[in-house]
Parts: sequence; C-alpha cells; structure tokens
Amino acid sequence: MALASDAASEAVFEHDVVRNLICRQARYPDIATPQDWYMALAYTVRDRMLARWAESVKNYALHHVKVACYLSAEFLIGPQLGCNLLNLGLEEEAREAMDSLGQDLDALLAIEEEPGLGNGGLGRLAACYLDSLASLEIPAIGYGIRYEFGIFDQDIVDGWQVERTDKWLKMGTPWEIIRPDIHYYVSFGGYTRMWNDEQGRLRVEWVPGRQVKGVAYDVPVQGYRVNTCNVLRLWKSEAVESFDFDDFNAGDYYEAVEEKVVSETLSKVLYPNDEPESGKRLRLAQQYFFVSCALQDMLRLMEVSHTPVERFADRFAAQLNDTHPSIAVAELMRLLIDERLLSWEDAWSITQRTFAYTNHTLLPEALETWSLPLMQSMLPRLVEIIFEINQRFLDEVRRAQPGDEGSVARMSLIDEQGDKKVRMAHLATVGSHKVNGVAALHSDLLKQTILRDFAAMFPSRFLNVTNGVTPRRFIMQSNPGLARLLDDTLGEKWRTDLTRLDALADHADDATLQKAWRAVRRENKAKLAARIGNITGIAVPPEMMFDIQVKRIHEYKRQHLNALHIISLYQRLRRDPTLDVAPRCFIFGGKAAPGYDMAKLMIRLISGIAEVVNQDPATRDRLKVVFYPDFNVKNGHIIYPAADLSEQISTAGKEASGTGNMKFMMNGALTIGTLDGANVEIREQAGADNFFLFGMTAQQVAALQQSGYRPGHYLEANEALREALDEIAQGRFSRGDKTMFRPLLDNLLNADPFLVLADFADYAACQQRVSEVWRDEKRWARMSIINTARSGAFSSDRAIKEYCENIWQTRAVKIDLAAP
Ligand code: GL2
Repeated sequence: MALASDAASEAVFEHDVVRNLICRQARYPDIATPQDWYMALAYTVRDRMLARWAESVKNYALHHVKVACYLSAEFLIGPQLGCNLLNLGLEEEAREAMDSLGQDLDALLAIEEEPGLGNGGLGRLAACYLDSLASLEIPAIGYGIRYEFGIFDQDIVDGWQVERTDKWLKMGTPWEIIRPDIHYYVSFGGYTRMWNDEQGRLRVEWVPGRQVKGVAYDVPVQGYRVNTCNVLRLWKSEAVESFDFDDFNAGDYYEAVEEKVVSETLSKVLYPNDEPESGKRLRLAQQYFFVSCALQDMLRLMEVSHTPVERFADRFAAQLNDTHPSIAVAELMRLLIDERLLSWEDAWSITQRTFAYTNHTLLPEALETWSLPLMQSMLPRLVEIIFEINQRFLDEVRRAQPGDEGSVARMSLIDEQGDKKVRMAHLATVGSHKVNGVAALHSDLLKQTILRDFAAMFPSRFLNVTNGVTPRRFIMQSNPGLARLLDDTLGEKWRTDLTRLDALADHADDATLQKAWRAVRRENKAKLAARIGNITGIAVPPEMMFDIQVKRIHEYKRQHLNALHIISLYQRLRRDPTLDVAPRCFIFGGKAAPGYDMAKLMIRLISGIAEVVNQDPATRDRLKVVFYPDFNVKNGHIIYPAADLSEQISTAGKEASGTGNMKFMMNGALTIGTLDGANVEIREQAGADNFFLFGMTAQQVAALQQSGYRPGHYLEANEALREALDEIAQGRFSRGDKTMFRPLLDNLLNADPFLVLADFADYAACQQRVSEVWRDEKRWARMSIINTARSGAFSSDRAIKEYCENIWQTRAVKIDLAAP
C-alpha cells in the first residue's frame, strides 16, 4: 500500500538523521550547528522522496503516458522542508525524532532559506500548480531557470526600500539533484546558410557565434499523501568548455576565462518585473536558453522511450506561462525542421497541438515585445522561422478578411510602427491551440481588448481557467490550528477535496464553532503580533482588527489609496478623540521593483505614516500602521492566517486575477475589494453579504478614462481627501520635508492613471461599514466562517483539473511503490 514502506519507526527516522549528519555534513551531534541539523533532516526527508520519484519516472516512460510540461521563467516554490514533511505525512515522526535529538523542528524549519525564483503571483502560481499536479497524480515536469540570485531581499532603512542580493545558495540547498549527464547546447548569434543535402533537400544550417551549455538541476515535487513525485527541472548555464584551449595555448588566458564568465551569467539573476523591458538583452537570452533546453530534453525523452517524433504532441502538452517562454513556438519548429527534418506542415501541426498559452496581464507596459534587430543578432535562425510563421498566418488572415489590411497590421507578429518589434503574445497565440486568461473577467477582457482580432478569428481557441492556490501550503502547513478545527468539524475529506469545506457554512452560526474559530484566529494574530514586535519594534495588540495588504507594490494595486484612507481616519480621530472607530492595525508588505521610483515612494509614504501614527498618544491605542519588510512566501505563512480584512483594491480591469485574495479567503479573512480579477468570483462564492464591495467597475473605469478623467473634480468634491493630500504636502509624513512626496502628489493631482481619487469616497464609506460590522463579533465570525467554507473553488486542484480536461488531455497515473 501507498505509504506502508515508509512507516518507518521514529527510531529509524532518528537514526537516519544522525547518519546524514555524519555522512553528508561530516559533523557529529555534539558540535552540529542548527544548519547542520536542518541539512541532515532535509536529506532524511529527501531520501524518502527519491524512491517515489524513480518509480514515477519509470511508470511514465514505461506506459508512454502524456506528460504536462509547465514552461515558466519563474517558480516561486517557497521553503521545501515543511511542505515535503506534510505531503509525506511525516510531520509528527520528524518532530518527535528531532525532539529526542534535542532539536526543535520549528526552529529548524525557520532557518530554511527560500528559493526566491520568482517575482510574485505568476511564479507562485506555477509552484502551486506543480503541487497540485503531483497531488492529483498527473505526470508533469516543470521547466525553468536555476537563478543563482533570486528576487532581491528587502530591507527598510529610514522608511526607504533597500535591496540586498538574495544569496539563497550560500549554505547549499539539499533539495536539488544535479544531473551533469543531462545537458544541452544552446546557440546564440552567428548567421545561417542554406545548402542541399545528399537527397537534394534544401537545408538550413545555423552557424552560431557561441554556444552555452545548460545543465539540469532537479527539484523533486512530492504529491500530498500519494506516491507521485514529479520533477521541477531547472537549467543552469555553463561554459561549453571551462577554458577555450585554443585561446589558452595562444596565450590569451583572460579571453578564455571571460568566455566562461559570460556563459555563466545567463542563469545568474532573476529580473524583477514592473520595469521597462528595453535593452534587457540578457533576459531574452535567458528565455531562449531555458526553453531550448526544455524542448531538447522533451525530444530526448521521446527517444529514450522509442517514440517517433511525429507523436510529440501525444506525449507532451506544453503550457507557456505568459509570453516569457513563447520563443518555444519558433524553437520547436527549428528543432523539428532543421534537426529532425520534418516538413513545415507536419512540424506546425505538432507545434500547435503541443502548446497552449496563458496570458497573465493586460497592462500594456507588461506585454512583451523584443526589438527585431536585437533578436536577429542573437537568434538569427529563430527570426527566419518567425517570419515564415507570420507570412503563412497573415495569408490566412487575408483569406478570411480580404482587403482588410488594418487587421493584418494589427495581428502581425511584427509591430512595424517605429522600431520594428516582435510581439510575443501574438507568437504565443498563433502557435497554440488554446489561449486562456486567469479569471473570468480577465479572460473576457482579453478577448475584448489585446487579443480581440484573434478571438474573432479563432473563437474556440479561447477559454478561461481561474487561478487557484494550494491548500496544502496555505491552510494545512501555515494554519495548523484551522486545519485541526476543520478536521474536528468536518472530518478529513476536505484535505483532498477542498469543495467539502462548503459544509462548514451550515455551522456558521454555531456558537461553539464560532468560539473555537475565534480562538484559532486569535492565536494566529498573537503569533504575527509577536513577529512584528521582534522585527519592527511596533507593539500591536492582537485584539485590533488586522487589516492587511501584502503584494507587490504597484500603482495599479493602489497601496496609496489605502494610505490615504489611513491618513483621513487619523485626522478624524485627532479632531474628535471620542470618535467611535474600531481599533485597527494596518499591515502592509511587498517589494517594489528596484527601478520603479513611484512604488518606492509609496513604501516611504507608508513608513512615514507609521512613524507618525504609532507615536501619537491621541491615536496610539486605536490605530497602528506597520510595513512588514521582505514579504515572501515564508512570511506569507504567518501573515495570511492572521488577517481579519484582506485588501484587494486594484483599479477594476487591471489585476488579472490575484491569488493573495484566495489565500486570505481560505484562512477566513473578509475581503474589501473592487470588482477586479478573481475578486468577482470570490464575491460570487462568498455571497454579496459576505464581501465588502466598493469602487468603479471595469466598464466604468474605461468609460471615465475615455471621456477625459479629471482628478481635480473629485478633489473639489471631497474635503477629507483634500486634507489628507494636504497633510502629505505639508511634510507631515516626511519629517518636515515638503518635496519628498511631490512626484506622488503631482501624479495623483494631474493624471491619476489608476483613479485613486475617483474611488476614494466609496472606499472610505466601505471602510466605515467594515468598522461597523467588526463591532458585531458574531456577525464577523459568521462571515469569516462562510468565506472559508466557500473557498473550495479556489484550490489549485480545481484549476489543474480544468487544465487537464480542457487543454492538456492528460490523465492521472497511479504510482504503486514496490516493496523496498
Ligand atoms: C500576474 C497578475 O498580475 C496577477 O493578477 C495574477 O494573479 C498572476 C497569476 O496569474 O499573474 N501577471 C503578472 O505578470 N504577474 C502576476 O502576478 N507578475
């Protein structure tokens, strides 16, 4: 049976930890550091995953099953030890074993460095999907990049964000298995030439300027209480030869070393998003590098299992996670035509049947295009193929809409206006059989806006798959108190089928459940309060309402709307100290892209407000403001379960989905939000009575912007807003400096591209309703319980089932473990 072979006694576990401590860390217990113990424990857990991994791989190869390949430039997998223990069902055993070795499991979990191989939502989504794929026993491989430096670490110094490089590998990582034997060569630069082979076929050869070697680093992905263990295969770039011996012998030692250094920079660092793409040559090189390695790897797997290349699309479904891997469309064509000698038509049919594309944003500045000359110099053969795809595609457009050259120009893969660019979203759309958005509203807008012409021409290609998040990490692992309460109330079936939480709604008014519910929440809040005290020195009473906004800092996410409301509340309290407002702690967290000045200024503003408000004796007991530094997956574990109110206040139409909103909801937070992204579906599930709605709809936003938005109009109509902005201008939150926030104020007063001023009044009124409901303890508890109860739809298991059925056509494969 499934886990019987691992029913190793605690004594065996303990013995294995000590053996790993000695044999892998070369330390004996008396002198071992916590890091040594962590490594020994992690290896002990990993050892228990390896048999499952080998068995899973063997099964997939033997039975020629279809494998879902998730191609993503980012996988924000978070700390691994806790989730692997949970998924293997080894938590208690490990805790007791470590206990008898004199080690505290929680302390060891806390020292794990998380691999920050992603920016935020998009990368974390990829990690949730890998977890669900393995838990649902779907054969899958994640393909990405092993960045040496992940997303930067954030310090807050004098209220400002300061970036530190993320040295996640400095102590080594126990979770990767290096596969020097699995490596591929990736070409860059040079030129192409045509020639005729012996059969008289016209062939194209790419003579590269240089090559880089990609080496596989595998991270096992264990499913929850099943034997399936899939793999996340990350590519590290290396020089083809450590030294170019010709140069070396010719005496140019430095040139030889330089080649090595340049090749190894390819997988050096993750690019922060929210910055202009221009000039990021290295980023395009990274994208092509990992995609080429992935596709070569898939072709090798075909060979290993003796499957003819013509059956590629029957064996693999490849999902393009945004446009970052979209060059894969042209690369697969190259590999099939130039190297496997397939006809264009056959290769194109395979390519289209293999790929599907997920769009994650409508923001124009985030839509990837690459300068054509840059691409031509870096990937000359790929550009030839893109041209050919484009020509054939535009012929099709012309046949469908004769004489409509406007459509042709709009749909072309090449943007011909100004400096020519390759439109990566068009390449991905044309090269895929399915294209999806990530929430119902976003998928609709996608079809109405940036991909309108494509949706009109290929209506059946478009669909929606609303995002989801893994309940393993975001309930079971980070909120064990809630998980136990759910077990006690509902039994354990919710753990593998989150829709079972629905039954909780029947008990929403049950006084005993409400009491236990509050106790769990109270404990989570006390934990976060203690952490905040340690990190920032700010004392926050857990009785306060915890009102939390954690996510990347961005104007469209409108942290400044939240900040303006806090200032206005603070002003009202100062004016009338007897005012009856619910005591609240406003908690913010999130990173700003290093080159995004406005976002950095928003962090400074929040810090400035915290500095003033937290000191003021007039409001100290009723208002607290915290900026929690370095928000990442690990900090999320303690933050989400402690939230009473979840802030999802983006300008409608701008947030494609959001996934933090789902994590908060599962953990029983109520949402204050706009009708944006997945908020719409969250509100549908929770019921309008259990959601605090405010703000303009996406349609109203578009209409207002079209008719000429005047922020001044809203300012004139709202005194509270004027006062709040005025106090910022007076230097109140910048230690008297009246210039510091000028760029932010000017932007709001003159342009306000995200309609902060237009939504302010309704937001403030909605916050007032929140305060009133908070006063009614029972009502709040009921609403909180209902939110958790209705969160089943936002499990990534549901999302992955939809991908499998509607896009990939992949099926579960049960892995039985042979006796050891
Ligand atoms: C994002 C969206 O902004 C976000 O709303 C969505 O939840 C995630 C995952 O689909 O994708 N798009 C994007 O480019 N990033 C996101 O987080 N970085």
